[in-house]
Amino acid sequence: MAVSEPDCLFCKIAAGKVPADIVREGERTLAFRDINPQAPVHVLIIPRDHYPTAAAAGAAGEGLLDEIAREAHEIAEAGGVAEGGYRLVFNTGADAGQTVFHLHGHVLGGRGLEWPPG
Ligand code: DGP
Repeated sequence: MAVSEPDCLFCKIAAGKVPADIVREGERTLAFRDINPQAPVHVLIIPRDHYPTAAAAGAAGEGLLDEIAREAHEIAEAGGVAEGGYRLVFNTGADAGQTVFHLHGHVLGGRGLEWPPG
């Protein structure tokens, strides 16, 4: 698996070549605010290395998804939405609405979230 893809937007954010509102920097991950927030708290957590989907990162067996889940909770706590509840979403594939093919977990909270999603 390539560590970085030259044309990938989120690889460029991870490399500091595209600006982002960063909320947390980990050794293997980076969290920043979504440019088009869908909730009062809407943060994206990405691995610094390039994995196109959550499935690809899971298959690599490096514990990245566990790390992202832990960080999502810490971000929700810091944003004051952990108690009320938040959603951690990995859109996987075009039919699910994935538009950026670099794994990212959406952390959404701060309003009532409907189920099922649209
Ligand atoms: P998805 O549809 O699951 O692939 O989500 C991609 C998200 O990425 C979407 O909610 C908007 C966000 N996004 C796209 N371009 C940028 C950008 O340049 N900066 C930031 N911060 N977010 C972006």
